[in-house]
Amino acid sequence: MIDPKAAREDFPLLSQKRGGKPLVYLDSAATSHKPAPVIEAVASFYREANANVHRGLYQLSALATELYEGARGKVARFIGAPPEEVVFTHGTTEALNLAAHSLGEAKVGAGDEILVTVMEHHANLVPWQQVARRHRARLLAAGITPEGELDLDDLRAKLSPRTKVVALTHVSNVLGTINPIPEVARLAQEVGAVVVVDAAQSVPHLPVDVQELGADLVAFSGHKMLGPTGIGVLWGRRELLEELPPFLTGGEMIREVWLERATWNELPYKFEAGTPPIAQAVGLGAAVDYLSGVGMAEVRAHDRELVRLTLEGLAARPYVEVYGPLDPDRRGGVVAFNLQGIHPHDVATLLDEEGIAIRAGHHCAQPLHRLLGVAATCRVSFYLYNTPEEVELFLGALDRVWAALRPQ
Ligand code: 7TS
Repeated sequence: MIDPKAAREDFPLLSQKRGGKPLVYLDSAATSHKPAPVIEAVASFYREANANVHRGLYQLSALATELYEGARGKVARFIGAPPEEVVFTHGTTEALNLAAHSLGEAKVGAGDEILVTVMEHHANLVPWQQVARRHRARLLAAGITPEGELDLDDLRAKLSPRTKVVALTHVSNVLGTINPIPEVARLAQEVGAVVVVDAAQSVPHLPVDVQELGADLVAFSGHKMLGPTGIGVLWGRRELLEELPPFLTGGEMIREVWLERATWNELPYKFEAGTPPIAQAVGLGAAVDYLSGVGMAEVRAHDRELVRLTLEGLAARPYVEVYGPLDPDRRGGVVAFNLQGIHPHDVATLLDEEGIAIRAGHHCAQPLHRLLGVAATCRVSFYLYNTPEEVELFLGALDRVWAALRPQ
């Protein structure tokens, strides 16, 4: 069992007071805070090991390279993959753009289809719109059930031999829904489609083994899993990565260059053009060490318990509408909701006055919000440093917001 009060000691920012009130940070789905070992790993890299990687023949560069590649090894072990299948990017968004660009080039032609879902973050939707436009393919979207779960019948009905790519989120950043990726992967692979998973909200919060997931490409960000910003990962099956053309081109990713052409480096460097985010990768390695030390099953159990308390508290307030599945077993660490007749921005602003940080807006999922019939929602999201007392503080504050703003 995680003791969040003890865990908080590791997170310097969380002892901050806001207007004399302790900070209640309920926005880890946007970005997580960083524990001291991560901050120290980044700082000590710059203090003691800073150099560019894979180029210098001097000792400092060898040390930087060792630390950078060491971080890759840690991330690879964390998700159950060999290191050469782990491509460092600058974040989920870049990883998904890489996947879309390179799959588009290699696999998508006129009349082909790409299948996404209506619950995608824009990062896993807009790149596919661009690919569809560029290669004159059709973009389809599987719907959701009234409970806010993926409609598997609709997904099945929209799969066909023309489907080249199925791209979907593992955990919705709004509904919280955990999608059944192994089942979707099986269905997609039956029609020969490549499966791309947006794991931005799952790798930080659930035990994820890419072999068990059964997908072909998996993207996630360091900053949502206690690591620095500016670092992300695209994991891919080796044979697929070998087959795909590069996304960004330039230094590092080449083997030989002539004036009129070039050949590509081996995996994973073929996909890492230019100077990579080195200190950030080292920081991510430290974050992975920290999460492994806690145990991802423990992280999951802790999130689940806070989500259970939140759902229970919100259900007891008739003025609240909750979006997504009501069973905490079927969702990750986020809960989106609205107060009847009150704009989410007003809710977030009043909560902020009490030192409670939540997010309000469309959470980069406008098509989903349109489907839900709202322009915006409030969202709380949790991590290992949040406590049941914070959930209680939030619920109590919500009653005060309602009392202050309720429509007459
Ligand atoms: N996919 C999902 C499911 C996400 O939740 C996010 C970020 C991204 C992709 C993009 O990740 P990035 O690191 O490249 O920005 N989601 C959120 C959020 O829910 N609130 O702020 C950022």
